[in-house]
Amino acid sequence: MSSQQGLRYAVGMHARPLRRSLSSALAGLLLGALGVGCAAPARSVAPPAPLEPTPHARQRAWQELEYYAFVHFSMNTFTDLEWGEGVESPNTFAPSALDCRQWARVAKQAGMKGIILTAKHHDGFCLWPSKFTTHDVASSGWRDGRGDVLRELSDACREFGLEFGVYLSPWDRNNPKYGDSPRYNDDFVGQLEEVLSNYGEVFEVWFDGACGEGPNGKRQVYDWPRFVATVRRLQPQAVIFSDVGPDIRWIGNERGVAGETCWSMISPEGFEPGAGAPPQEVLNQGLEQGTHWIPGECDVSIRPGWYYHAAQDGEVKSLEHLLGLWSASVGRNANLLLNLPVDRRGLVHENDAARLFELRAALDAIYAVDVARTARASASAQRGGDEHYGPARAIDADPRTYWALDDGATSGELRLEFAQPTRVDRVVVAEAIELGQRVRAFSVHGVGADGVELELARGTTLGRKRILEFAPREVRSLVLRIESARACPTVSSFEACCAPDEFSAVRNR
Ligand code: FUL
Repeated sequence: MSSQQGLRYAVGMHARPLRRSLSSALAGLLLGALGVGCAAPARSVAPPAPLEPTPHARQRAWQELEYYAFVHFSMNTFTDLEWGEGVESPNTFAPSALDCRQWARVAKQAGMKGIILTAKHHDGFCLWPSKFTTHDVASSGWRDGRGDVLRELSDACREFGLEFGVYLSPWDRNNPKYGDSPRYNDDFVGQLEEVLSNYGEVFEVWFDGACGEGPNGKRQVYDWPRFVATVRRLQPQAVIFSDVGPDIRWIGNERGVAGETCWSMISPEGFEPGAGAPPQEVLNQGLEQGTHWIPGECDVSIRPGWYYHAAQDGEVKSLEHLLGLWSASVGRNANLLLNLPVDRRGLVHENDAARLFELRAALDAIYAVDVARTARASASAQRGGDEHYGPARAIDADPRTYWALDDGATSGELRLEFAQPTRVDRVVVAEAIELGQRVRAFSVHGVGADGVELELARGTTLGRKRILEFAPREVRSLVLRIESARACPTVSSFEACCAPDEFSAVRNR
């Protein structure tokens, strides 16, 4: 909806094993930034001071996930609708072969890091037995009223080493108290408590900001501060998604496309999810002067609809489309939340699974070889002349280290020399974002065998990861030119790759 603008919010947290590794990765990043890397000798020059706002640990861990699944599966799956009215009989929910382990197996094999399920959509039907309603699985004939999709999915996610997240729509077209603000908010908080207390760790809570009129004609006023406090109390590691955070923001469209300029900052004061959200362009691009670190998440469905419709079995997005989405989300400083409309059997459809595996294989092949690793790196300058901030730090595959310039320097050049002409069609560049997002203009140049330098790409923001694609070229050297930055730039990674020929059709789109 562009009526859908505004209509969101999400909360979540990480399954134990992964979170532990994310935490230690994070600790490493922070130590690296502070100049206390275990192996590295002491630095003679202090690192750049953090440029606030900077990411919270839970946001930093979330950004490392990059790619995870949304699953829209509920009453609408059986009514062939996108928005139910809340008047459906619970018996309409009747999956014939529900298997959450199949969802998890597919997601894992596709390289996704977690699954966020529509625990309750706008029709109010709950996929878990809820004390606050009779519009739920316990009132249906599915598994004789003893079924619990949240239980099955959270167990499957743990088994497969995936994060588990929940979408909970505050808009509830079934609850008769809806519109009677404090009474309904009590029920919603009660449902949040059920979902966040009984299924282990949750990595993300997804709050949809949709706010329709109640059956009594009254407008529901959501108690967002109370909703957020409930999540923080029960799942402090979970990131909370909505149009305006507080941890992650909607990217402003449901096409899965972040702005070419994409700051991790916005200024949320005075805004709220739903109709009161900032303009979509601001959500899409962020704000260079934004007061809060609230990075973007790109949500998009692999089919036209969020829910399963048999008529859309032939409309699964093409590999080419999905590869483009990868570059426009993960490659533009955002995460990709790709929706899988689970079908009436209760399974990820074969067509969707096949496409996900094609995407995985293509991404693995395209990014398999980082030719920068074997190049010789040099730079226009390095911070305090100190090797710890030298150009080699950008190609050492260690996210804790980075090339940096002196305070006050806001432009500079990083150069890679190859032993022989090397074919490239993209670069992947990252800033040390724990020190804040800094770069506001850059360009990439290639020097061919003839010694002629050509501009290959140009952009504005970098952030956690920026992918720039261009027509394939044989180059002897590659140059990253930072043209403008909010403070001295940091570059933690500069990679260069070339898609194999089998993806050339895709590459030449
Ligand atoms: C929107 C909802 O109205 C859609 O039905 C869907 O859940 C999408 C992800 O968010 O706001």
